Amino acid sequence: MAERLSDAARLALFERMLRMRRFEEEIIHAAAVHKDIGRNHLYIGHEATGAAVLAALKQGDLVHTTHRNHGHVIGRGADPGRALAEIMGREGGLNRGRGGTWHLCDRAVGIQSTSAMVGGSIGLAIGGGWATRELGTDNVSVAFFGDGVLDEGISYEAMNFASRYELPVLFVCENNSKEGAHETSRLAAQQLGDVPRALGIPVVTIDGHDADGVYAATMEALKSVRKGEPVFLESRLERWPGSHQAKPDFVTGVTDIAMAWEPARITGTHADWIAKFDPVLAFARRLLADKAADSAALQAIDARVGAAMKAARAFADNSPYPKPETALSGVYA
Ligand SMILES: Cc1ncc(C[n+]2csc(CCOP(=O)(O)OP(=O)(O)O)c2C)c(N)n1
Ligand SMILES: [Mg+2]
Repeated sequence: MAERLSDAARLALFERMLRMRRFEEEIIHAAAVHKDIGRNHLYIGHEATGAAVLAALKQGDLVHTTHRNHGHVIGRGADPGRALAEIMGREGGLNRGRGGTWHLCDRAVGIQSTSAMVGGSIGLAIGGGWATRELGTDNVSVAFFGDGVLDEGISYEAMNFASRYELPVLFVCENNSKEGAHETSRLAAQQLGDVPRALGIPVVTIDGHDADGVYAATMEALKSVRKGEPVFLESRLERWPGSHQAKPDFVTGVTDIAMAWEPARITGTHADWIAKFDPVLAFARRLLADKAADSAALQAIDARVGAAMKAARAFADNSPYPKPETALSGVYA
């Protein structure tokens, strides 16, 4: 039996997705004013995957993520003001402005590591899985990573190790390349899943835009993972058109959640992506169709999230840059 969420839990999941989306939009707004905000790999388009996987986890589970990490960090409950301040290189940031977007980390909420190295998260998650097992807990270690990671030698070693030593590791591959084309990866295998399958790890391929489906698949996978049987979730995603560029930009516009019930509002160059693949709007439509909420309830959630992001931005804007004389603090060698 697939695990189903109550209406209240589905609304909480929607809010988690919306926080991820509005956080990224706040970065785009901030980048228009603060010219020192440079490259950022935004999480737009992946929200249903990240939010639903995170909603299925328990406190104490460890999360390891990548260059495209903001959604995971915010979705796991990090303070958005301190996260934004970190991305803006400010002293009030989660890592005192030293890490920036690529090393945004908050162990207080179980975000164990982020790594800008393609393949960094998958290796570190093996250590996390080993640690939770040695500690005798039933906590799991999650590796979020992109399809590009299957190019990297470390992924073979990591999956082999998890399988051979029965580690509680959940591999979550956010595959935003075209099926078979491997846009960002250069794989000889026909399917990404051929690789973990060859190493004895079961593969579950899911529609990464479907929050309910991702949640159910994750809950099912975690039953095995908590017993020391690793699982590979391949989340198929249609890449957000804005992910092709380095500087953040509103290529699909500021998200208007009313598009979920007024499709005539969807216009512009990327109308197709918005209508078919925007996971936030898709989930809003689903909630309305299932009568889990009405449009006023969704707008009230959006207003709450908007206010939280406005406060986050004010915090980050007002946080000073670190003093130059502290540049070497935290440097150990
Ligand atoms: C070891 C390493 N090689 C190359 C890069 C440069 N690089 C940054 S993102 C990226 C593509 C990653 O693709 P994927 O893992 O599929 O993530 P996506 O950006 O598509 O979400 C590359 C090659 C890097 N950061 N680390
Ligand atoms: Mg990719």
